[in-house]
Order: sequence, then C-alpha cells, then structure tokens
Amino acid sequence: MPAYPPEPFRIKMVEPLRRTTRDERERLLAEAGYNVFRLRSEDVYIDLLTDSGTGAMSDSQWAGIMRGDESYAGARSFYRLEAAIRDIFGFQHFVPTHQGRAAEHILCSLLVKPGVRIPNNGHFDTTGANIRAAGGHPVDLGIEEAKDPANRHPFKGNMDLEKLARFIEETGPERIPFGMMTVTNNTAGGQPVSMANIKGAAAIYHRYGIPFFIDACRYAENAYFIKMREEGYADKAPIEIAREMFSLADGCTMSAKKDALVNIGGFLCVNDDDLFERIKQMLILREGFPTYGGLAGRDLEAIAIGLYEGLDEEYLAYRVAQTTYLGEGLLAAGVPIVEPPGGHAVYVDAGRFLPHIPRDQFPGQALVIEMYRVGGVRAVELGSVAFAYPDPQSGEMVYPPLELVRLAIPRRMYTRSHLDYVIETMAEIAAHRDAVKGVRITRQPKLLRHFTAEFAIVG
Ligand code: P61
Repeated sequence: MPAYPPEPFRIKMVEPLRRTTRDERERLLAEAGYNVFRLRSEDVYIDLLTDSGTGAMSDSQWAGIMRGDESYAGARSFYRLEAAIRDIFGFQHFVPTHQGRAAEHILCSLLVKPGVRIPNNGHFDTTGANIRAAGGHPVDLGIEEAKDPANRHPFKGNMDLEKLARFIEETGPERIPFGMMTVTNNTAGGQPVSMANIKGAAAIYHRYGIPFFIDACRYAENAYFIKMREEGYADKAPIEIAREMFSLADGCTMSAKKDALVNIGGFLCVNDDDLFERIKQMLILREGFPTYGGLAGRDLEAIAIGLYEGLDEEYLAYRVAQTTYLGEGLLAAGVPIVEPPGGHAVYVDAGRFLPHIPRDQFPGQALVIEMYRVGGVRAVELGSVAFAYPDPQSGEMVYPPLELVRLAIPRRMYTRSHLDYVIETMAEIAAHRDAVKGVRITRQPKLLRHFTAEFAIVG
C-alpha cells in the first residue's frame, strides 16, 4: 500500500453520517429513476459524487466568513480577494462569479460566435456546453497516451501540441477567438499538465495571435504534480509554480469550489483592458456589481484565505496521497482504473470492469448504481451518459474514448477508514461483477443530461 501521510489538521466539528439498509437503498434508487444525482445526500454514506464545493473549510476561513464585508460596492473583502488573486495569478483584471460556469458563460457569450471552434486539452462538460450554447464547437486535443488507461504517463493531461498546430492551420486562426488548457485535465482522469506543455501551447496560440485562457480550477494540484514530476521544479514552492503557469496565459476561468477550498464561488481573470470592460457590463447584467459578482462578501473572504491554504505544500502532499491510496487500493482489489490516479479523483474504467455491458447500455451508469446499492457510496458517471452525443450531420452517436466512473475525494473531509470502506465496497462488487446489469435511458434533457436523466435496468 502507498504511504498515507497523517492529516495535516485535526477535526474541530463533525457531521453525523447515516447508514441505510440495502432494502432501503434499493427503494431509494428506484424512486430516483436510477440517477444518483436525484438521491438525497442524507441517504448517501460516502459521497464521492464530486470534489466541487464539498470540502471542509478551515477555522481561518470560518473566521473570515464572520469578517466578510457585505457592502454592495467596494467591499473590503473584494480588495482582500483582489490582492490574493494578483499575488497568485498575476492577471491585470478579475471579476468574481458565483461559480466556474458563470465565468465560462461570460467569456463565451462575449467571444464565441456561431461556427467558431475552441481547442482545449480536454473541455469539461460545462465549458463544452457553454461553447455549444453560444454556437461554437469545443474541440479536445489531448495526447494519445490519455486514451490508454494503463499508460502511466506522468503528464497524461497534456495537450497534443502537434495536433494543436495542425488544428489551427486547418481551422484558420480567425475562427478561433481563444484557446484553452484545463489544469488538471478532469475529463482525462484528473491528470496533470506539465509546465513544458503549457509553455508549448501558449507559444503556439500566441504565434497565431490567439488569446490563451487556462481553466484553472485544480491549478494547485497541477502545480504540486509539476513539483513532484517535472525536472527543475523540485525545489520550487507550489505558489511559485502557479505564478509561472499563469504568467504564460492571457486570462483564466476559475471554479473556486475546488482548489480555493470553498463551498461556492469562482472568478474570471483577463489582461485585456477592452475585454475587461465588456466583461464588467455582462457581469452587472448576469451576476452582480463587479466588486461582488454573484457572491456574498463573506464568500470572497473565504476564497482569499482558501487560495493560500490550497497551495500549502503539506496539504497538497496529503491530498494527492489520499487519491493515490484509493487508486492503488482499487487496483489491488481487481478494479481497473485510469492509471496513475489523478489529483482529485480516481476514475474507474467501467468499460473494462463490466465488459459484458455494451456501451449503449451504459456500463458506467450501471456501476454507479451498483456502488450505491452495495455500499451507499455515490460516484458519478463520466462516460457515455455524460459525454456521448449524436453527430450533428450523420445523427450517429459519437462516444467518448472511455466509459469512466469517477470517485472524487472532497477536500479535507474523509479519513483513511472511509477510503478503506470504499475499497471494500468495490471489492465486493468485483466478486459478483458478471451479474451487474446495464441500463437504458427513459427520460433525458437536451444539454448536460447526466444531471437529470432517468434510467431503467435492462433485462
Ligand atoms: C466536477 F457532474 N467540475 O468535476 P463549476 N472546469 C472544470 C470543472 O471540473 C468544473 C468546471 C469547470 C465539477 C462540478 C460538476 O456535469 C457536472 O463551479 C475542469 O461547477 O461551475 C466543474 O465549475 C465548472 C460536476 C460540473 C458535474 C458539471 O465535479
């Protein structure tokens, strides 16, 4: 088993968890239309649905909540956050937003016109959906190694730089209003991107005059991986690595619900003065006045503190070790995962784990249902339910490379014994996996269907 460093904190407040019986869970699943997003959280024992906004805040952050300045304009908490963002991210301008997708929405509504294409190493679903909603096409250009779950490439989240250059030549830079890079690459398994790769992508974008935006939500975990895995960074602090990453870009979108260790919040940064003026107008229309942008003053305060806590090296070492512990534990229990384990989550390769279930019966969703049924553990499908879509021309289904189920670890929340329980649950499923049945969709919306779709068990 890999090393599991003791938690660099102690517990000051507890939240009771309720165990349910298997019969209860069977009934709750049926009532939820076999979609675990529709379960009540109090019916979930270990909730690995997401690491987004689910972590525990520190005593300093809670103290910050009390100090929050709720003035409509010019709040002290805004200036505190501005100082933190300038120190770490270094961009000229920023606006707070209520979460990451609001930053994406503002950026896309200003820059994406029908027919444009936006490259990325891997768009997350909200980013892709915001680009599509504005009439553009998101394009993923991750490296080939990311398609092989057993490949232990140290920077499996990287962009394929040759593909990027070719893509720009073929598309024409005039049809690419901006380019992106997501750190860490969530869709590829929470895998990091190397500094060399970010530098390479920035150079290509800038050669063609294309503004470069980083989707920054797990930037601190990415910085830690660079420190551990990339030559020349071992002696640098994560904050220095982060500063270098952002110095290469023209702006970023950020969901503070991840590496800023808060329950809600986000921001959008840019260097361009004109674009910033337009962003402010759109922000006022959609989110709020530029010094609070859809958040309370206390939220801004908690983000300002959380940004630094999220970059703390001891915290990051513990954080990444937790994910590694869960990932290696699952492998030892005979559960195939995307290797190596990512920063915020372990991604189970449900296609390989349940090979008897065809893709159109959603092996990932089948596994998510079984995890809840057996152990009261909630995970999220990130396979064909989340990502498959009919080709606009031929109408044929376009499937994502892998059928994945993500076990995301909320920050500073679960202990090692919770993770052991998850490993035991998965080992139990492994013992009867041939009996797990596929599902079909009985109801679905047009966009982001995995949130609300309903399912029925096949056979
Ligand atoms: C997550 F099932 N992620 O991973 P917002 N970029 C990236 C993200 O990972 C991300 C956002 C932008 C979530 C929450 C989530 O279908 C889902 O603050 C790389 O959530 O708006 C969010 O940030 C958006 C889970 C989002 C989902 C959409 O769990």
